Amino acid sequence: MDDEDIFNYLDKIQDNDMTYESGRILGSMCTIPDPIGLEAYKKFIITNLGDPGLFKGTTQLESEVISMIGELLHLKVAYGHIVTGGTEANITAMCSALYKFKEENPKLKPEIILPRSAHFSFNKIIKMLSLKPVYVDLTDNYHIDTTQLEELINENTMVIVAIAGTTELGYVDDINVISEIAYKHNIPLHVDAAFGGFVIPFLNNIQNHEILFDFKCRGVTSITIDPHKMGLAPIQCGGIIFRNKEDLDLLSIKTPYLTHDFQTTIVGTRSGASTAAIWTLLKHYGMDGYTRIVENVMNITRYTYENLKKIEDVCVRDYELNLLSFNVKSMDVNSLKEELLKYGWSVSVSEIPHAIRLVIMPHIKKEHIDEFIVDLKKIIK
Ligand code: 0PR
Repeated sequence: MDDEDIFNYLDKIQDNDMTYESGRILGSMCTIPDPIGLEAYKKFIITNLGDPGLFKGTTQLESEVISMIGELLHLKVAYGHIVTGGTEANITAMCSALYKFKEENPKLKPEIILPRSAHFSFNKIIKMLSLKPVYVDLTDNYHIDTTQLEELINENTMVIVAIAGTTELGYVDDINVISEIAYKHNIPLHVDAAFGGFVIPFLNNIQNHEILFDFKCRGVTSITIDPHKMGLAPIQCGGIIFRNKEDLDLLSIKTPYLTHDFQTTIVGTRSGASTAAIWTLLKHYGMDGYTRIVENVMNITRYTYENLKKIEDVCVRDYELNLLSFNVKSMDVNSLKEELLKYGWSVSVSEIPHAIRLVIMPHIKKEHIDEFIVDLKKIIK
C-alpha cells in the first residue's frame, strides 16, 4: 500500500472511535492527555528502560519521577517504577508481598485480604499467583468494614489490600484505621490509589479535613498510583511505590548479558516515554496546577450531583471523589445505559451497587452535563 492509502485507512478506522473531546465519554477514568506530556512522551518513545546502561539519562529521569511521586505520597525516600498502569502496579506489589511471605513461611498457603470493591485486576492476580482470596465485608456505605478486618487475619495472611478511590464509586477506605491493624500484626498493606492518587493529595489542599491514604499512615507498605488517570498523562503511565527498598529488591532477577545486572520490573523492554511524560507533567503542573484541575472536576461533580438530585425519579449517592453513582426508580440500570447510548452518551454500569456510574474527568464540561441532564429527563419521562 502507498502511504496515502495507509493513512486514509487509519483515518477511516479512527472515525469509529469515540473521542474524549466530544464530552460523551462519561464512564472512563482516562482523559485527553496534556499536550506537553505527549510531547515529552514522543521525545523518549525509542528509549528502553529495560537496558539502563544504554539509557543512563532516561534511567535517571525514572528515579527522579519516583522521588517526586514519593514526595507527593509523603515518603522521604521512595522505591519503585513507572509501569504500564494500575494492573501492572498491583501485580508488582502482590508479587513482592508473595515472595516475602514465601521466604518467611515456605509451607503456608498465602491469603490476600481484600474488599469486593477491589478492581478486577486483583482477580487476575489471585489467579496468576494462586492466592486464596479472603473478602472483607463492605459497610452499608461501601467501605471496608474495619471492625471485621482483624478477625480475618491469621498465619496465612500475606497482604491486606485497601482502596483509595474505588473503581465503581470513587470511595476511599479508612486507610488510617486499616494501617494501624496491619502495622500491629506486621502484615503488608497495599493501597490501590490508581485513581485516587492524583486526586486526594490535591483535594486535601482545598477542603478542611485531610483524607489520610498514603505513607503518612505507618502501616502502608506500597501504593499504586496512575498518572494516566487523573494525572493527565497519556495511556501506559502507571506507578508503583514501595516504602522499603527490600520490598522492591525481592523482585530482582539477574539479567546477565545486559548493561545492568538485574531487573525489578515485570516488563523487560519498556519505553522511557511514560517516565518522560510524567516527569514533565509533574514539573509543569506542580501542586498548584493539579490542585486547580481537581478543584475544577470537583465543581463539575457537585454541579452534576445537584442537577441529578433535582430529578424526581433519580436516587444519586453521596460522592467522595469525582465519581457519581445513581439509579432511576422507574428503570432498570442496563436499559437506562442502552437508552443513554442511543442519545450518544457512554456511561458505565457498576456491580456493587448495581447503578449507573459517571466519572467526571477533566474533559467533561458544564455544557456536557446540561445536555446530559436534558437527554436523561427525556428518557425517564
Ligand atoms: N485499580 C483501580 C482502583 C482502578 O480503577 C483501575 C482501573 C486499576 C487498578 C487498573 O488500572 P489499569 O486499567 O490502568 O491497568 N480502572 C478503570 C476501570 O476499570 C480503567 C479504565 C479506564 C477502564 C478507562 C475504562 C476506561 O475507558 O474502570
